[in-house]
Amino acid sequence: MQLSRDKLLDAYKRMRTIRDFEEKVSEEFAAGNIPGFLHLYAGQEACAVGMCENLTPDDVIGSTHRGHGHCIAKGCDVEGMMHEIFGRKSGLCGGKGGSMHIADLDVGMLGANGIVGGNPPLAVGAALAAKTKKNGTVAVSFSGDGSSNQGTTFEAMNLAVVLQLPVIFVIENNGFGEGTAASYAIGTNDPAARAAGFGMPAVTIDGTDFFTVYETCREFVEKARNGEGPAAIVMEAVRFYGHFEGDPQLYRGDGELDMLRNEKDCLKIFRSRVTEAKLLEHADLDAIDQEVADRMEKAVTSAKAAAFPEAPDLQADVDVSCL
Ligand SMILES: Cc1ncc(C[n+]2csc(CCOP(=O)(O)OP(=O)(O)O)c2C)c(N)n1
Repeated sequence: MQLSRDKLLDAYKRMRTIRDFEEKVSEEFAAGNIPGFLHLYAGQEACAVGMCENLTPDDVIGSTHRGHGHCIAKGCDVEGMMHEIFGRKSGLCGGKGGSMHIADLDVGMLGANGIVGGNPPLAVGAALAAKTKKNGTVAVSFSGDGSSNQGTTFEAMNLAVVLQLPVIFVIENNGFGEGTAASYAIGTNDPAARAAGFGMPAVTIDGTDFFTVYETCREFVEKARNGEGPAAIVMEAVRFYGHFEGDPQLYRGDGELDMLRNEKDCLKIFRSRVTEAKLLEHADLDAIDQEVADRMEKAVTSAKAAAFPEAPDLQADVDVSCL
């Protein structure tokens, strides 16, 4: 299917926004300006954006510890995210969540999640709510290859099949769970076959190509929306930064990262595909690069100038009903 010019520009802008966001926070973290822990998503942009371009604002997603890209792809306010990561009161979660706990229910972002395998059951719960209310929405669970080994994922997949829920399990296989190779840690080395074992359609695709991701997700999202039940999509992806910021990545081969950045960069692949097919001009994409770079500069400047939460804020948004 031919995507409209506006859709192509929007997809590129979202992917570029994720990349620049991650590069900015990496710099700021290295300079000691960001508290806590960061897991960067750069390299995997086509996975989040290729899926979320198929979703409506009422559809929901659940994410992982590597969640910035999913948040941006689903429509979270980027400035609010930057303030959140800087721990400011004006952040999306009042500065109390930080990188691993960004959530915004208004745009269907159920939350990043520090628990590996934590979000598949949440997405299944959301899909059960959607089916019960018959509201036609779909839930998407984003996981990593490591998360795909968790028992919570298996239980979630089984229940989704038994109840025929409108949920899609996306497994972004970036080759590693922390520093352990997926080829070692996944017994079958085939997470799609394992998902298929639960009784749902499951495919493995190239997660560096936006168009492949978009088309595959479109098919399964439509089916889920039409009551045809769950599916799993394994996206072969690459991550450009370490598992966490500060990871020396000693488990990588010599020159591996340079090769990945040269040959498997989903932004470069997108640019070649759309310019060679004369769908967009280089100038269109360059203009977006500039606009996004300016926006990131401003987001960082405003985050640094914003106020931190104060002591009384500690008691806001806390459920004390069980005390
Ligand atoms: C239940 C649980 N076990 C272990 C961890 C520690 N941990 C954090 S990230 C991670 C690796 C996750 O790998 P993967 O699911 O492939 O995601 P990726 O980091 O590659 O995006 C681990 C083991 C955790 N946060 N939660």
